[in-house]
Formats: sequence, structure tokens, C-alpha cells
Amino acid sequence: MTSHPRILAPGLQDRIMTAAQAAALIAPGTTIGMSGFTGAGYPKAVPTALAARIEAEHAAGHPFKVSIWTGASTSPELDGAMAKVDGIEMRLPYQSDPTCREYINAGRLEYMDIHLSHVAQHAWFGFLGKLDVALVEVTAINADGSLVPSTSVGNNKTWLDLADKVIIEVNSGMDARLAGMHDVYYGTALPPHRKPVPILETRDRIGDSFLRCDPSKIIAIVHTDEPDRGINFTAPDATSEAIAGHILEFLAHEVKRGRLPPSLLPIQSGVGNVSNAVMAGLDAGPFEGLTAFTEVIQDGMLQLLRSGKMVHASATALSLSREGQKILLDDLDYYRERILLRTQEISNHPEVVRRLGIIAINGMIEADIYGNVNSTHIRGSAIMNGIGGSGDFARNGYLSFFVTPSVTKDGTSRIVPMATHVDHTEHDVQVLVTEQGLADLRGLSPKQRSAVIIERCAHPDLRPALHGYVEEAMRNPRGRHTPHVLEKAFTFLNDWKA
Ligand code: 0RQ
Repeated sequence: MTSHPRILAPGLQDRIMTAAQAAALIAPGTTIGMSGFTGAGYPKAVPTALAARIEAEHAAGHPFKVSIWTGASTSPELDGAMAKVDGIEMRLPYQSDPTCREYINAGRLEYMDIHLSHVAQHAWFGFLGKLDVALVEVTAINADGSLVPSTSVGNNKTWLDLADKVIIEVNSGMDARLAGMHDVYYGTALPPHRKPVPILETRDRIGDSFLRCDPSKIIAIVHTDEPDRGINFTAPDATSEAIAGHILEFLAHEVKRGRLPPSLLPIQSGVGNVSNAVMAGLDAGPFEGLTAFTEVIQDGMLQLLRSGKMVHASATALSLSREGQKILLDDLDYYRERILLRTQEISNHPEVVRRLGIIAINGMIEADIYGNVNSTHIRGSAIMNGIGGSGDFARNGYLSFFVTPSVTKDGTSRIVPMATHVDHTEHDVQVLVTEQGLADLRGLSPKQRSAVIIERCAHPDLRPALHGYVEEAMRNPRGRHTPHVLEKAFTFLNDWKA
């Protein structure tokens, strides 16, 4: 018999230990694949213990850094704590922690920002180097040694398969009834042996409910009971409501024109307040039988499922506020029927995104007048978060929206002559939306796009300057396809304010 009700597999009792003891098993220079996706399902105890150990080692004059791979963003106790002690050598593939961001931008840790659907395959291809340790939060260990995932699946399957050693955090704060909400696909292979991913509808189950793990690789099991950190949402403001309104009007128009079915197509929605405002708009709107094929399920989507407007949602993480967590748990049996949490290589799979015809809606930092989008870097240099899954969905979806307020807090335009960094090229961006309006870029040439983007999306105070830029650029007789005045392309950011 085991002494822990959530650890049912025999023979693992001797591996139960404290977080500090588990952290002591990690050597300097280790590459660790951790669980965690948008503040959900990240390890709660060992990273903090590891940060404390690293701090002590540094104080004793011993260099100590590790590399951290995850699903996506985690929490201050992981990214923040590890960055603060200068404990990270390389971080990938996505983060949104203020301390981690500050340290990356100060050049104190390396950060590799990659498409979320690429991470697992790049690890399997050997492109990222060797993975030493997997550190994964689970809800329970079953009698046969399989693992019940918690609130995110992310890259956990890949980390557990590839790492030499495994550290498990068993979180008994996670509701045991989460079991059955997950779909872990074991059918991926390496080229040239790949087969089609057999998802034809968002609700299709193609894998196992549990993660497999070779018990002989488990070097430590740590007990925790903390909930996920809980995401803070503010009530939608006038700007996000206006953006959501433009999108909903456009979708209704597309249905009327026969370019979308009345239940739309599966929705992918980025994180944040605009996204929640879009969900609220859909909840109040005319569309029925909606589905989602997305990365994260936020509070707004939970409400759509509850009201019955949305019938099913596929994602890789439950990224909820504390209130959203309670709503989910109060009615977990209902939601388990309607939600599937998949590995992120499948939740974001380009093949499936293309097949299902996703409507992708993502935030941005700025767009230029030709439709190139910067999602990641302020003024081309300082990272904000990362590209996340936006590229997986934008390039391969049926319709790709990018949304932003028209100006920053200090009145600088977010519609600029030339994007200072490009994550999504003009070829992957079909609809731009600000609170001012919506620019439908489908079927337009660069010059035509610039006219529509400036008129529909730019702040009215800044439109004359942007038009003036294009007019000046048009004076170059040999550069009239995508007209630019390179010496002035970036001075706009300093010279013009709304
Ligand atoms: O700063 O936080 O100090 O207030 O950037 O910008 O406008 O508040 O918008 O929270 O929706 O984030 C692109 C970052 C937008 C996000 C981005 C400053 C601004 C503010 C945040 P403060 P907003 P949002 C699925 C899809 C990439 C990943 C993605 C993102 C802060 O949507 O990370 O899409 N996207 N994933 O003031 C100066 C500018 C600025 C600027 C913004 N032009 N100049 N400051 N800011 N633009 C999810 C996953 O993949 C996991």
C-alpha cells in the first residue's frame, strides 16, 4: 500500500520527498522540461526550492544556471523566482512574467521565442539539444503508473518521453474529476513516417486520457496542494467592447454573404481582455452551435459553454481567474463533456488548423500600413511575451484577425508606416481591427491595403500623417508596389501623437 491517496502505483513510495530534496537532485547546467501553459498546470514547489538553492550556491560563489523549457507562460513562482536569482541560462518557448521579461531585456538570460506547435517536434528532431529532466505537475499517479494531467497538457508528453529523469509534483489541490478531460496523442512520428492527425471535428478524441511515464525514470515525487495562480481579468472597457463589436458585425456579414456557416467555424482566441470581450459579445449574439479549437480556455469561453452557445472546445490549458476556477469545479461533469485538453503540438497543429478552418483572433503590439504585424517586440527590440500560438493559427486558419487599440497609453500610433519587428507577414493577416474600425485586407494589393488600414484602423488624429507618408513614398517612381521612405519609416513613432 502507498501512503499517499493520489499515488496509486506500487513501488514509488521511496521516491516521495520534499521540494528542497528534489531540487537538490538537479545539477548546474541541467535542461529541464517543465509543465505549465498560460498560468495553468505549472509545478508549484520545486522551481521555488530550486531558485532558493541557486541563490545559496551563488552566495557561496558557485555558478549555477539551468535551462527551462515549458509549454508556455507559467507563474511568478517559476519564471519570476528563477529569473530573479539569475538562475536561467536559456528559456523557451513563451513567457509573460514581468521579472523574467525585465531580465531578458537586460540581457541577463537568453530567450528563444518559437511557435508553440513547433516546440515538441523541434525537441524530437534534436534541434534544441538534450533534455535532462522533466518536471511535471499531475493530478494523480494511477495504479498502472500512468499520470492524470492537471489543468494543462502542453508539452508534458514530450518532456516525459525525452528526459532521462522525471520529477513529478502530485497536486492534490487539483480536482480528481479532471481525469478524462485530456486527450494525449501518441501517434506523432518523425518524418518520413508521419501519418495524418485524425481530427475531423473539434470534439474528436484521438489519444489516451493519461500521460505515460516509465516509472524507472522517476527520481522524485513531491506533494503539493496549491491551486493555479488565477488570471486577473478586468471588465471589458469601451475600447475592447468596440473591437469586439467590429468583429461580431464582420462575422455576421460573412454569414450573410455565405462565406461562413451560421455556427461559424471553430474559433481560436488569444489571451486577454479583448478576447474575453469577444467571447462576451458572442454570448450575447445570434450565433448558435459554436465550437473552439484554441490553446487556452478563459472565463469568457467557459461562459459560452455554460450558456450553450458553444457546444465544444478543444484547447491545451484552462487559464481561468479564481472565479472561473470555481465555476469550472462547481460543474465539472458538465464541462468535462464539452472540453478536451490536448498536447500543444495537436491543439495548435497547422494541419488540423487548416483542415478545420479556424477563425483566429489574436492581439498585437503594432501593425504597419501594409498589414505586417508585430506581436512581440516594443520598438523592435524589447520583448513583451512571445509569438505563442498566434502564428500557428494565423498562417493556417480560414480567417486571421489581429486586434489592438489604435494608440498606446501615451498616444503613439499602433498603426505605423513600417513594423519595427515582424511576426506575421502581410501574407498571414487578413483582418485588422482597432476600436476605430475594421480593415478587411482580403484580395487587396499593398497600396490598397494601406488606404483601408489608415482610414479604418488608425486614430483620426494620425491619419493625415500616415497618408502623407504614403504620398511622399509614392514619389519614388520605382518603388510604388510597397511604397516606403526608409529614412522616415520609424521617426513617426517619436514625432506623432494622438
Ligand atoms: O503595457 O502591460 O504596461 O499596460 O504592451 O498591451 O495593448 O494592453 O494588450 O494585453 O492584449 O497584449 C500583443 C502583448 C497584446 C499580446 C500582446 C504595451 C501596452 C501594455 C500589453 P502594460 P495591450 P494585450 C494565444 C496567442 C502574442 C502571443 C499571442 C501577446 C502591454 O496579445 O503577447 O498572440 N500576443 N498568443 O502598453 C509601446 C506599443 C505597444 C506597447 C503594446 N506599440 N508601444 N507599448 N504595448 N503595444 C496565447 C498564447 O500563445 C499563450
